[in-house]
Amino acid sequence: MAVTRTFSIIKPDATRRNLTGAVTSKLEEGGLRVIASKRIRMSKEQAEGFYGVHRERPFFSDLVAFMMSGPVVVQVLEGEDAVKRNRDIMGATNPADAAEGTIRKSFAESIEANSAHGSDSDENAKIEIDFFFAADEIVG
Ligand code: IDP
Ligand code: MG
Repeated sequence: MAVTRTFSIIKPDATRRNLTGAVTSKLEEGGLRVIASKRIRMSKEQAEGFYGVHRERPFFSDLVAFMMSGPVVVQVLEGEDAVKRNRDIMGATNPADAAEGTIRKSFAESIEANSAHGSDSDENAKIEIDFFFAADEIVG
């Protein structure tokens, strides 16, 4: 299995409850390395652009408002098979369906306020990394 990269967001419900470290620990304990990280407030343009694939979904405007409701931590993660590894560490979108020990099972408040984002393919990981990070911000 190759070492690859993925993109992660620690969402506002987690930063609000001071879980930045706890979420990051799960990523690190799962074999991922944080090679870039910054704490930001998402603009409306960023939140709408980032979740553009969900524009037609009924929850889109709530999701955009949620992602702007507090600081988030955007991260680039590196490790063996990083996209799948991160999805496994996060657990299912709905915390009610997430496996024991996953980020979402442990921390999520709801299907919307589910504490973490992770890219769903290598292709989308690259698009999402480039959306938030300049090349010289990815420092290893
Ligand atoms: P994912 O984050 O597990 O990849 P997606 O289907 O890509 O899940 O949805 C993106 C985000 O939109 C979810 O993480 C969650 O915050 C929100 N979301 C997804 N489905 C629902 C829903 O049915 N109601 C409210 N929010 C949702
Ligand atoms: Mg998704």
